[in-house]
Amino acid sequence: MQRLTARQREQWAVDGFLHVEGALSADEVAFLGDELDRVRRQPGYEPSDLPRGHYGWLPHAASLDDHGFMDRRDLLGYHQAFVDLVDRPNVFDLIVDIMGPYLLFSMSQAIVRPSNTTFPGYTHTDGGEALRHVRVTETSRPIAMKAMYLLSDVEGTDAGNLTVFPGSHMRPFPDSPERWPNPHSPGAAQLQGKAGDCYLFPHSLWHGPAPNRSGRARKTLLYNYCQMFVRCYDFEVPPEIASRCTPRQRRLLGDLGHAFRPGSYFYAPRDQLEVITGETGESVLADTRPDDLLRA
Ligand SMILES: O=C(O)CCC(=O)C(=O)O
Repeated sequence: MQRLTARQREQWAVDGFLHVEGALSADEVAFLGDELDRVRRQPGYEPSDLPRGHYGWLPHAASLDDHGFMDRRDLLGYHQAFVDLVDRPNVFDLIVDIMGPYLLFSMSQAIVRPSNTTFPGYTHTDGGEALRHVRVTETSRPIAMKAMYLLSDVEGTDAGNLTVFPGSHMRPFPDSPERWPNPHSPGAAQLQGKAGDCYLFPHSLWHGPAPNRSGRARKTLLYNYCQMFVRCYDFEVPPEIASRCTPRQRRLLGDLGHAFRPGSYFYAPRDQLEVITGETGESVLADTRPDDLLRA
């Protein structure tokens, strides 16, 4: 599998994000962009008036304008292309190098940020109050991370840019209401990129969307991954989708090869390395599993 270059490894460790250029081809960008236009007219999970940011099942996105706001969760059922993106090698290889092979796919999301004069942008950490206070070291694997694919160019600033605070995944950050960071606070970096590029960043990095005054909508796909013990959130995998997945995709979607039972996800299945990386060899912990010791 592809590995991070020394420069990428350093940037991940110090800044807490990577910019992968040209992760998707122009054809894929066009296809996935058209898919989002189709998806917004279909029923699905969208922001609703449920409490604390929960998504409700709605008949379509809030706007039926292709350039209007959309925030759709749980994409895999809409097209096989969304399934295939789960372990697209040129990005997934890097994710495995960063997270290690004991990982799950945890969430999919499509966000369209329209150009307007009203949205001020915001910043946050993913994983909410919990991960905000779990700060890893430079060499630690993250607990959870995200791949954000651009489906439209982002040029200049205040163009709906993903805004990050480099290094904020490793240090306390002001999060009182009065000092809450915004996309124009000192230290904010509004990232630019081309359609097809992908940003990788851990949930504990402070980040968020800048306002979009660019005159055109910004389209993105977000794919999240977590360590196995964390478990997936935000989606269920209907058998119809599972039946179309490769063994690796099924494993990433939480299929361990047997029903969930106490002990599941504690140690990985014996074939985890082979399923995820294609390399033969058992989980490094296989020889010291309590069940093996108890049986000995
Ligand atoms: O840029 C966006 O629209 C939202 C990105 C973000 O903040 C996130 O993925 O958590």
